[in-house]
Amino acid sequence: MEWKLAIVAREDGGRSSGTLAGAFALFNYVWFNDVKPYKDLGTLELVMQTEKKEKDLLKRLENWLDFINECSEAWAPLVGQNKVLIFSGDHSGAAGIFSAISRIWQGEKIGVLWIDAHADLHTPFTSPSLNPHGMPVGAMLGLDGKHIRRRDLSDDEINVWNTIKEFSGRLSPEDIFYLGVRSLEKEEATFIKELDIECVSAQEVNPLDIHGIANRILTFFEGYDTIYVSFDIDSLDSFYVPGTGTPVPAGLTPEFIIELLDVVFEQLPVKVFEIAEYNPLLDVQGRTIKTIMEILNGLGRHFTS
Ligand SMILES: [Mn+2]
Repeated sequence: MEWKLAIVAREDGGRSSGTLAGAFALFNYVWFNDVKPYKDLGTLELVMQTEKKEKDLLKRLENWLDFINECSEAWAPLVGQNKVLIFSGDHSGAAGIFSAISRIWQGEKIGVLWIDAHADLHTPFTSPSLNPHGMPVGAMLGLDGKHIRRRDLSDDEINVWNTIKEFSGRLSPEDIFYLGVRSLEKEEATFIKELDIECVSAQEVNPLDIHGIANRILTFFEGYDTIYVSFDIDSLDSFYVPGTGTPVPAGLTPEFIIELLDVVFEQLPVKVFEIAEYNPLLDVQGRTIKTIMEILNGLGRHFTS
C-alpha cells in the first residue's frame, strides 16, 4: 500500500469562495517547492466541483449529492488499495470522501478521527446557516434532528437529504472521535450528548500531555482496520491559520498536532488523511500555508512509500 496525493474539493458548502483555490495552492506549493516526500507521491485523478455558489437550499443539496456520487462511483475505484493524502476544499467534501472510503474498504472496521473547531453535525433541519460544510458528519451519521429542528423542509429537500445520507457511507456514533472542538451550536451539543459521541474539546487538551490524549485515541480505535483522519485547519488556533472561512481562537498548536499525529500515524492504520478548509484568499502574509507545510514537514516520514 502506497501513499498517493489527490485533490478532492468543492467550495459550495461554505460561504466564502477560495477553498478550491486552497486545494490547488497546497498542491502547487508542494510541486514548485519540491516538498519531500510529498512531491514524489503519485497523484490520483482529481475530483473538483466548480459549481458557482447557490442560495437555494435544494440546489445546494443537489450539487452536494452530485459530488458525493462522483466520489464514490468514479473516484473510489481509482484509489485501488492505496492510501491517500487529500487536499480538499470546504469540509462538506468529507461526506464524499467517506462515501468513497466506505466503498473501497467495504467490510472493514472503519473509524474517523475528526479534528476540527466545529462538530459539523448539523442537518438541513437544524442548521442556522444552511451551509453544507456544517453538515458532513450529520450526513455520515444519517441524522435528521427533527425533534430539535429550526425549520421544516419541503418534500424535495427531504428527498435529496435522505439520498445524501444514504450515499455518504455508514458511520456509527461509536466510530467517530472528535478532537479540538470548541465552537458548538446547541443542536450539535444535543446530538453529541444524545449519541454519546467521544469528544476531546480544545479546552480539555493539555499540550503537555500529548501522550494522555494519544492513548485515548489509540485505545478508542483499537481493533479498527481503517482510519480516516479528517483535519480541518480551523482546529488550530486562529493565530496560525487566518486563511480559513471560520477561524476560532483558543485552538490547538501546530506542534501539538505534529506530535499527536506522529503517534497516530505510527500506531493506527491511517489510510486517508484529509486537509480541509484552507482559503488562500483569506490568508495573512502566507501564515496559513506556512503552518500547513510545517505540519506536513513534521509528518513526512509517514508518507515515504
Ligand atoms: Mn469542519
